[in-house]
Amino acid sequence: MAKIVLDPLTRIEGHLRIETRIAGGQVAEAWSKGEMFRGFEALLQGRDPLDAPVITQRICGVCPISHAISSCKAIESACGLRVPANGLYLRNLILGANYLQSHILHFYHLSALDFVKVEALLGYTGRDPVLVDLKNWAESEIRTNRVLPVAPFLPKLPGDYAADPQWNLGALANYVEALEIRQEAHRMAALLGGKMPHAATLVPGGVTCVADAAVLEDFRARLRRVRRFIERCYIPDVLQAARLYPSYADIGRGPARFLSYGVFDEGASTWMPAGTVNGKGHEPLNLALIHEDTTSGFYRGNHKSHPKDAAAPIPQPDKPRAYSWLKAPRYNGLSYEVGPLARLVVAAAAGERSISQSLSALLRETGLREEQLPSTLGRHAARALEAQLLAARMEQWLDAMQPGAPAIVPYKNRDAGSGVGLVEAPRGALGHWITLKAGRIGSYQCVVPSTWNFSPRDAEQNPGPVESALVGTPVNEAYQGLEVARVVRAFDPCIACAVH
Ligand code: NFE
Ligand code: MG
Repeated sequence: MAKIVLDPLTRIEGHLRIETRIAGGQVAEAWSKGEMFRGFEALLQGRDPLDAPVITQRICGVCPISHAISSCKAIESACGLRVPANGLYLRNLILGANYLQSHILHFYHLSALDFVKVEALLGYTGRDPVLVDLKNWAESEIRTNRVLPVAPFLPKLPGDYAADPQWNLGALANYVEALEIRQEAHRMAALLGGKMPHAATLVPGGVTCVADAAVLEDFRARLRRVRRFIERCYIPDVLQAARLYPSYADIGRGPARFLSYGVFDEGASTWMPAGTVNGKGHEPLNLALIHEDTTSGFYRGNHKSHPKDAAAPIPQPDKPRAYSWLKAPRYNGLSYEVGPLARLVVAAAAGERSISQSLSALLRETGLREEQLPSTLGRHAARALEAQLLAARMEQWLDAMQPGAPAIVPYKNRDAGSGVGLVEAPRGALGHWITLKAGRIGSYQCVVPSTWNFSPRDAEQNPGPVESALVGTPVNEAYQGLEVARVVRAFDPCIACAVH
């Protein structure tokens, strides 16, 4: 087998092609290719700044809240607005609800089927009504179509799925329950955001919703239901996946360099701190060290530009040697991993004690060593742990809300200026950079989490984080790329966001 190509890589958001060259039974080289152009940065030029949070939320239906907050913060920094504490807590609660929805979506509905043997249903003799329903459905599909049911469980790649019936059946039942739990998380975001996806209450200056005590208690009750699911299902399922697939603690390492912008504003600081980790402890974030490289992107010219100076990219689909619609973000010239694992590693390195203790406990429970955190299992475990810690923290933000206190300051535009809005989206570091010209948007740049993780090679031909994580992945020819898909999906790709 000379190469494995997964195109499209399914059960993700957006259009991703993964190409690998195989040598000696493992991946020797990999290419991550975003397959679609969108053009949000170009269409924002010349518009009223107030359009930006509305339009950029449409970059994605999975993480619209992060784009809205990033956009609002960029405008607030350009116009000198300070959001009151109540507004910050409301943003945390809406963003937190979106994180919980997104992490549960990622594990159960996008990734778990990489590890769960759906065929286990056919031998089911128990009485769980959800499983009985699924089994009857599977059997009727086999009677009528002579194959196991189709979407959402099949088709999928063949492979070494663990035979443990308790794991397979339990995870399938939780897959179904997770649909309802995600609905609950969406309701939480909609209670304070007006609607989901694409919230209506997030505007420059703060949050427009009136969150009285009844609304907040409704939110809290739903949060507790989601929290119970995380503790009762999500965490145990991830731990069991770690027991059943221990080799994935050593598969999918990546650059082992981590970056976080920090997130969840608590007034004086953010709960998750900003910074980078590159082998030698926590380092403060220096935004001047960020640039985007267009060498491998289907865009005119080979540029290395800081987002505050960059113009909207001009598509050039026939550009020689280009192979992706993603640009390549770099920090100090190097690729960095972003996302839940990066946030926890940066927080622990920054001395955030509750997070470092939880991370140590997670290592004990999964049996992973610290150096195995950058791995396929480490990424799933970090995402689950973050969901658990966040759900607990959200109760504190509910307690910190001051009923009746303002959540917004009046918006006043400026004719000229520039600003940046940094946030952490569920999938990692998200920044929007804006310049104002005659009161309109002069330029607008988004640098997005999946752009960091799925970036192509840069001018020095250094690969992006996922491209390097794939190198060394052992592959069995009969599995048609399942091992590759497991490594890639653990990063939680959203290529709709990544290209924008
Ligand atoms: Ni479309 Fe997104 C998140 C952002 S990912 S999901 O999380 O920003 O690149
Ligand atoms: Mg961009």
